[in-house]
Amino acid sequence: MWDTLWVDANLATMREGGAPYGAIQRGAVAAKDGRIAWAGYAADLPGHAVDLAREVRRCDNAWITPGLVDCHTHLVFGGDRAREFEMRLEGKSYEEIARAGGGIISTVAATRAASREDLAASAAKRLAGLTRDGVTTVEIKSGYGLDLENEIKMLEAAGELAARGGVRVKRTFLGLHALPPEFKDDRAAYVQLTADVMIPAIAAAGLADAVDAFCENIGFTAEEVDYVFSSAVANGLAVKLHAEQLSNQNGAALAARYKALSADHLEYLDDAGIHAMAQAGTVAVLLPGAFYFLRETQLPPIQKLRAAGVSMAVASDCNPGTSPMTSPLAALNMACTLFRLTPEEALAGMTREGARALGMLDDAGTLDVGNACDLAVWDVKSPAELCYWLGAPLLRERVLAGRVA
Ligand code: DI6
Ligand code: FE
Repeated sequence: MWDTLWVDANLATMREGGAPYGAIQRGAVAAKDGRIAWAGYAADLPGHAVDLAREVRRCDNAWITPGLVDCHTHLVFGGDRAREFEMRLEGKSYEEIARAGGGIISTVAATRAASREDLAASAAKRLAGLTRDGVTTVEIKSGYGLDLENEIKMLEAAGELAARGGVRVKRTFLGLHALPPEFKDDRAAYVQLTADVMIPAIAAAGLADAVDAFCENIGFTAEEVDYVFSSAVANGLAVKLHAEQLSNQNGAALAARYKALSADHLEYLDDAGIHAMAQAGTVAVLLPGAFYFLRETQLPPIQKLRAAGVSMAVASDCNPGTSPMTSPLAALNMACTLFRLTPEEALAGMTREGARALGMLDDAGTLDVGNACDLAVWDVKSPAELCYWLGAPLLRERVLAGRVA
């Protein structure tokens, strides 16, 4: 006997290789003990629905997808950057503002001043935007504390969101996000602190699954990232990288050398980086919200990534500076309109490929038996509608570990 069975539904299983979207029309999904126990054509069910499960949920021909996986966010932070938004509209660039001590560093000040409870409370509001769009797994980065105490505070706030239930959270330590003001005359000391003190402490406390860095002319050099990545690996953490967002720093190739889960942004990625990512199986995480918000004109090399067989994920990059966007479905729309992904690629990017980018493909991202039963049930007539509407309330029901959340 299954716990719950969803019927009168169409499934976008997002399995690779079969029909577009891995579609199964007139399908059914069953949950047992929080996992997918069955998924297929309703006609193949081994009996009458009511005899098979304790609860049968009829879906009026809705589409069911895997719960969305937003694999790159900076959801936890203090304050906001609306004033900086105004400055940019007056003609200042993101880099100019950062070099003048604004940008990320202004969020660091606000984050340091906030309590863990404040941070969890403000992040919970943004998280509500994500879950309203069907997100069941979210990655959350630190990187606005930039010292051990405040980085831990951020990671604990992210942990608190997970503890409240309703969403799975993967946490990433982003020590090399910006140089904190107290180290402005000693970069090497901050890089050392990150690699030799913060990573071992955070890994030992089980506060993060991965380490990320901002490899950029206003961030950190490939050499500095290399040093921090070796500590991550030595401490048993996965790595990923903000690479080639504003300029080409050969970050993606470095990430690939470490078998990184993902390299993210990638507007300035070159052929050597693409090749290295393809060889290493590193996922390209596309962040159209930041591209849009910065009014970037250099597109990530989508066609070349496709041709090289690099997996492409799509994420919101929700953050106060470059992507103050709490709608993953809006990111799907932007991935299609701005980056010319097909709706199927975009949706795969926020399900299967998002899960791959978090190293969770065994558990999430497709409607495969044995995966966690995390579902999004949508009032749409085709999966493409999820990428087509902008701001429409499409979610009918969200399911986490087999329970309607
Ligand atoms: N790249 C980004 O787009 C965000 N972080 C990063 O490394 C921006 C973060 C911010 O401006 O607060
Ligand atoms: Fe980011």
